[in-house]
Amino acid sequence: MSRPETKASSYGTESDGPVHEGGLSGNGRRFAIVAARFNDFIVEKLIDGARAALRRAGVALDDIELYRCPGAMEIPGLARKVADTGKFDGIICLGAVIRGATPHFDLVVREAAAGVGALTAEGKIAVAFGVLACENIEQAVERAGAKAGNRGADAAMVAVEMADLYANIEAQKKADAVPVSVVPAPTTDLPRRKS
Ligand code: INI
Repeated sequence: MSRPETKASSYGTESDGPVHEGGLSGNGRRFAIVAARFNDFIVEKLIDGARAALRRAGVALDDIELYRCPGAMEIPGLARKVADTGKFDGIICLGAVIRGATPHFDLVVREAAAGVGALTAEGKIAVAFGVLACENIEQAVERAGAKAGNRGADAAMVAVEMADLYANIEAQKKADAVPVSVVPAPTTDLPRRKS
């Protein structure tokens, strides 16, 4: 059985033994952005941030596809449909839920997070959750490219890293698979019974 490479972790030394973590290149990989239209003046900034981060990570323009849905509540269902196409290595879920404008803020946030979380936990495809849950518009603006960075870009890099890690794990699994040798069935040389 081949063994994973032993390398230094970002947090330790070689004595930690094998460390498995994804790299930050998305070269040759395909990503879907699943984004809500609600609060689009914020979400469009998250999409821009995610696209720019993916491009910086080496993802080709044609390998980034955008799927839109009405609100954050619809993100889990759409993300699941997109995952089921089998076309992508990663999905970046983007939306903005703002408490001031949302009487059912908690419900929308909870359902979006739980639904995307369930898809993430299946471990079949890299999924990143970039849905903002903010008290007010100012907070949302801050997280959409102003002083608190861009959560769309952050989510894109999570998807790139996890897609790489999943691909590495799959490659290792294939390398470790013991080829099944075909054992010939024993020949029966027993004398035929005379009838
Ligand atoms: N959807 C959002 O993405 N953000 C919000 O802030 C929001 N508000 O304010 O309610 C919102 N609601 C819509 C919701 O996501 C669904 O689209 C709707 O309930 C229909 O299913």
